[in-house]
Amino acid sequence: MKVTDVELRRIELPLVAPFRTSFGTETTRDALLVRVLTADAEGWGECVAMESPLYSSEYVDACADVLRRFLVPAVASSDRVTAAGVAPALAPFRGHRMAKAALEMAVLDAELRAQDRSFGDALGAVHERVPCGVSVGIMDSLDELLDAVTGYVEAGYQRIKLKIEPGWDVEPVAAVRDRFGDDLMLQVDANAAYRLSDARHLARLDPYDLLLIEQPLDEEEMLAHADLARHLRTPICLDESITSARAAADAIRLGACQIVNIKPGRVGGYLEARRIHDLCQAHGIPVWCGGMLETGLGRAANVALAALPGFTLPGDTSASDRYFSMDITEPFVLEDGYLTVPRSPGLGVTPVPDRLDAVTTASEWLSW
Ligand code: NPQ
Ligand code: MG
Repeated sequence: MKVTDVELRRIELPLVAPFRTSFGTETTRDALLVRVLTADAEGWGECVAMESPLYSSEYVDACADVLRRFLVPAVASSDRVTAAGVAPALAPFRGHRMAKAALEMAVLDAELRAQDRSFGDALGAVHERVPCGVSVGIMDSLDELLDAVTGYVEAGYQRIKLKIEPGWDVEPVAAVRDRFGDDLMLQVDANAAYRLSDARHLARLDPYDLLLIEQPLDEEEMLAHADLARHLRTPICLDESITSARAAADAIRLGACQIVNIKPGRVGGYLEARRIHDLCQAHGIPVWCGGMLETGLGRAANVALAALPGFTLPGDTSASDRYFSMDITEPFVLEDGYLTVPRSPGLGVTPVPDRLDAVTTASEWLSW
């Protein structure tokens, strides 16, 4: 396959409601899409970096820059491009995993469309639909939170994840557990907002039978997570710290986590994400698919990934309308708490031209 043209397209999608986490409040999704053209197919990739480097060090403008200057030239200058060859071709450039993941995703989509194969088929999906959870932002009051959770439970979400931070942790968890009972699958995500010295405080979450606590400490604190695990009954799940299959292997061996959140963007692509799935499966570590407020493009690929056999916990693969009143593809709709894995070639979805144009803020083409 030869990549002839690459489009870097910026879009801005308004969120249905502000989404507050321990690192900030977002009201729009400013995303970067990568479109590759080959002789016989087009492929779409989505870069999950945020507008600002608050979740991790990557941010959208930096991703566009590294793609334009280094990553796209390294792939497009080759006459024989394959999806499996993208990561090796980009390996000389350190870091920038979300940017790399977006380019690999676009090449994989083009390759699979040309082969008439779906993402799910190529990745090894074994389910036709995946159970879905939802991530619930930090609110101004417990009443507001209970109203929001009620709405999601009534919509059919099978698992609730509460965003937490110091000052918004034990009380919201207690309130939700009290209102919805012991059968509700409930977990929390701190986005690195705590210190190891908060161990005794975090142990106060133990009585509420949470499925897991996600990324309580800093991304780089692998050993401290292992220490914290010895103070908590609640299983630790790592998100930000798991930047590769190697990092996952280290975390498992150290006892830094008992569960892994897999986000393809964070680890450099869907192929590395599958390697982490395989590694965790071999170690008996449950995994689930995280979310980065993806459009229908990234959502399609995530739903396909989440259909692999080791994804034994519901993911943050929510329906499109959890975040957007109008997605750029046909929306993903929750049915009985599940999303259906697309079966058409490649991602199985494509942007609706009018909707895409309506939210586009910038576009540039790179040609070979
Ligand atoms: C997480 N996601 O698991 C992330 C963090 C996150 C669904 O909780 C804009 C773009 C806002 C990406 C807010 C969920 C975001 C974002 C939070 C990612 O840690
Ligand atoms: Mg997280």
